[in-house]
Amino acid sequence: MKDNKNNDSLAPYTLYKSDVSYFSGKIEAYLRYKNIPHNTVDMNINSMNEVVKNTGFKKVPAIKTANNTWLFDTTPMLQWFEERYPQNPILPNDPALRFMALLLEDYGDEWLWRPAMWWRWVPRASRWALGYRIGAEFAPSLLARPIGWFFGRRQLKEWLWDDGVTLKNEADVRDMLFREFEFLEPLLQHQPYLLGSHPSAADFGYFASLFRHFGNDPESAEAVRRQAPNTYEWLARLWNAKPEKLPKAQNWIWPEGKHWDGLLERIAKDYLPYLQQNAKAFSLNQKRFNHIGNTFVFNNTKTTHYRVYCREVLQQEFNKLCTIDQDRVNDLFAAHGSLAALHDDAVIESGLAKKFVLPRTTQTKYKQTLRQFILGQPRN
Ligand SMILES: N[C@@H](CCC(=O)N[C@@H](CS)C(=O)NCC(=O)O)C(=O)O
Repeated sequence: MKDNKNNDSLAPYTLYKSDVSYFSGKIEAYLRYKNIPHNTVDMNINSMNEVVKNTGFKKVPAIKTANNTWLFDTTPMLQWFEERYPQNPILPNDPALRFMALLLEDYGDEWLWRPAMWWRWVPRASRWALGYRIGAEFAPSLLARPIGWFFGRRQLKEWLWDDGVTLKNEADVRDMLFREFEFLEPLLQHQPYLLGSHPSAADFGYFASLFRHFGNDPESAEAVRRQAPNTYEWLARLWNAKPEKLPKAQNWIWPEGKHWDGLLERIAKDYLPYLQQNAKAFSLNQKRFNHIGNTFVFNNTKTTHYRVYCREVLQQEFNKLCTIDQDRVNDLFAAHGSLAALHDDAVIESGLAKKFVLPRTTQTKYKQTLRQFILGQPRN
């Protein structure tokens, strides 16, 4: 355990990131908040090649430690850093609340990805601006446009039109952002962070989509500014959060009350059923499945291996709780649909856990596949 940054033999860390990347925003905000010494390297052809060679994933963010080992995937990274930098924890001591923080982080990470794709890639102003921006990270100006065009098309196909989104349900996917405002606005009017006085894993999970996508992309940023000013303020607050500026004692607040109702219901009736159906499809070797939830039907959506792992981790976390804490979480969800979908079909193992044991000390260098080289790597 390393509390004092001067004692951390793995510091300074080098963060490979892009300033328009969902998960880069999440981890960078965390490193800034915890005063973890780090430098940054922007995404480009060379840096992405270095990342894929060392992590096996052609994705940002990735972190290189001072002894050339690597960290990948923001969820295990947060937990790994929490062990080394235990001051000002982002996971509450109360085990039930800790579980809720992890559940909210995961919901923010994974369930808000689809509307983030809609808002970035469907409105033309966003598609053109972000396509060019991303294209320019990889190539000089002449090629930036065609690369950006291609990337936008790939994202639309991968995450929307070939993944269960149709002309009939796309307005509801778009409106997922507004459903979050209904939760965030009244909450953040009364408290600085989602679970109380200090940033928690829940804040960093929500920050991914809200900072680098919704709060950044031309069309959605204006929607955030006009319809969700408290959320807009929270984005800057979290980006510039420092323990020194906050009260010494952390005051966590249990997530109940009417602001929370809609969100708890979405988790119980949409997100957890999605995770369960995805894991079931994985166990049956099905590449696609029909998601049927309370709000959406996504026909023929892709089975995502990584999200089997997400569910497995949440199940393990829940099973670690003592009965009293499990009951507290169950009581919280009782009026909103229950946590049944978290437990249905028991634990379905993803087999991915070993990939996320950090740091990745293996000397193996991964070879980039031709497909990764041409198409990038949309899914984990
Ligand atoms: N689960 C990973 C997700 C990382 C991820 O999806 N990164 C995206 C950018 S936000 C990426 O690099 N995508 C590469 C591509 O789409 O080709 C994490 O938490 O770090």
